[in-house]
Amino acid sequence: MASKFSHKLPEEHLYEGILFFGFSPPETLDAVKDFQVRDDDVFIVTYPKAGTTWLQEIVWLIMHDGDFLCAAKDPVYFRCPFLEFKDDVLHEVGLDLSNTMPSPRVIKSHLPVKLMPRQLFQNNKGKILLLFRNPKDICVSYYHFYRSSSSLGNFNGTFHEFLHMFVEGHVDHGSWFDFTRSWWSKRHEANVYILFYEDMKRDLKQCIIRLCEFLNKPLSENLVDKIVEHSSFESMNMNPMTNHLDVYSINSKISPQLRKGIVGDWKSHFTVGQNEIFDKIYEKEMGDVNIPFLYELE
Ligand code: PPS
Repeated sequence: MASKFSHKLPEEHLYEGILFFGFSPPETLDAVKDFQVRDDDVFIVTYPKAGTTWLQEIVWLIMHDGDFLCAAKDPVYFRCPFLEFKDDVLHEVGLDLSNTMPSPRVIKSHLPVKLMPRQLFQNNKGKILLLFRNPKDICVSYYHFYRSSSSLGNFNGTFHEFLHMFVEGHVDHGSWFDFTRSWWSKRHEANVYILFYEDMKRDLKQCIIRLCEFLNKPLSENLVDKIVEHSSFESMNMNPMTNHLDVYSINSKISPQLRKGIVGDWKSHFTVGQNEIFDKIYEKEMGDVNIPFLYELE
């Protein structure tokens, strides 16, 4: 059946009913399910645009005892591989890189529960950090990323069109609602820890201290302070290892990976009508799943 949306992702395909771009081909998604998890692995699991890169940089530094020298030599996307991503230009960014990497590994994924490595939920192997962000800001961030990224087909439609694609799950990695419900149901698992982007914006130091406790990596206050400073939006934006200015598929002149980094940018994109429609769809999709998202900071 022809899609009602005219935008096409490069080599898009449906995998178990979820839309993916060509950089997550079916054979990669098959192989991810059989990925060999190590006990000391840390998975950063997010829906796209939830602040993944921010958490990757922080967690990599925590797990490597604040090795800023090493972090200054290797882009974050090589230090923390994107599990389900296969790129013939960059090579070795997903499964291959993860498989050959020494421990402790910090691995990024945007997959819903049902597509994750099976071993993660067998004997609670590895740790899972779930980072959530309010869906209105995610939608706005994703819209700009869809415009700037050739991997996503350089979307040139309106925000209104994108909003429809987003709420219907017609975007790479599928529905935010399905992803979020699937992971929220895992929140009580012993190896799962939840963070919110908005809390990181409010009090990053406190979030890092708690993260260190969960990861069993006690760091000195001095080191925590250094990580806080290193991972501010301004620092990461200036840092060639984190700002993605070198990524061939992202046209930063259209919109950079580190775009604004604020809470509440949705207010400058959503009309009152779009906001009402979104709220109704949210209520219908999420029902009694009660997640305390913050849509603005005081
Ligand atoms: S991706 O491509 O899905 O991995 O993108 P992701 O990294 O998840 O999300 C990109 C958004 O995260 C913001 N970001 C930050 N915010 C605050 N502080 C820091 N240090 C930081 N680093 C990245 C980035 O700006 C994107 O959000 P928007 O709203 O588009 O600015």
